[in-house]
Amino acid sequence: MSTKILIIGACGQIGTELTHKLREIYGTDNVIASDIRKLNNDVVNSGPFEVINALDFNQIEHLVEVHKIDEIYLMAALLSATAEKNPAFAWDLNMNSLFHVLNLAKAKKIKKIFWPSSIAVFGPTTPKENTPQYTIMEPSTVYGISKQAGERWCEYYYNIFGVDVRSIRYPGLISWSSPPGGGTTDYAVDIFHKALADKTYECFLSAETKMPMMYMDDAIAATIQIMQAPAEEIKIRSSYNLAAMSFTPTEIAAEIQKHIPEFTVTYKPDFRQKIADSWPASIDDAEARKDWNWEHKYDLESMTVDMLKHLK
Ligand code: AKB
Repeated sequence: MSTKILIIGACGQIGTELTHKLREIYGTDNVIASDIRKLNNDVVNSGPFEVINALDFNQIEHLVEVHKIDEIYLMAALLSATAEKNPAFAWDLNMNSLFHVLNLAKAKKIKKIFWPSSIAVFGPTTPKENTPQYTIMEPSTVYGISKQAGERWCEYYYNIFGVDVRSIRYPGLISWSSPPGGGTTDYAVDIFHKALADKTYECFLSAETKMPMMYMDDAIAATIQIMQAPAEEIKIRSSYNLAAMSFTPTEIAAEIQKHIPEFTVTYKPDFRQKIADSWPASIDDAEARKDWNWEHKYDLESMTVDMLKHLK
């Protein structure tokens, strides 16, 4: 019998590419995409789609029953920059959508959950370079606090109720097919669009702000890999550190300039600078590499080539 999957938040930056990949692997009819509204896009038009509010337990439960869902990928969330503007709603959405899904698994209505965490779980007191899996975690953003609390709940539901929940601390994600939505790392996507369209970009972070990043292809591969791994290989039930590359705005601009020599960048840091300053510059993901054989494919150079190829 084939695995039936529900993706909540399927029209977002990760959800879009995840839906396509999961439909390729599991078959279009076995992957139900859902989001808060029905857009006229690829995700909606390429297979089953349901409008769903991630805060409504009954709606999620109904979909799980009607479609006989085995696994949920919960991708709906408010990201770091947007969450700072609407803390109460960010806390509500990021925490309660998770509880709904954890409680469905606790009640044995679904078998497995993927829930994304983030490098935002770390804070200004965390070691900045090669941030270890286990270290000081004092997040200073609403988003980071919600992700850290979420991680503790995931581990709790695994330990106490045997819920099979799996999670990754995503770094900043770079993709060409769908725009990011309200994060601090979004500049690393915007910069490509502006380089091609205007040959100039005003960056909202300072030139030397170094952050961990990953190409979307690698992030999707990691997500599916951790979900397909045998349960006994998943030793960490809070969330795994995951890394591919780290760079500053200056470094990514220089990489783009190899292809578009006339491209220039100016810097005008805004409120997102403080968020970026509180996050790690690079991540140690040895546990993911050891436990479930994680390996990244893209570095700054190959990611830049692929981004420009697709956006042109
Ligand atoms: C953000 O910038 O908020 C996200 C993240 C690092 O989780 N991309």
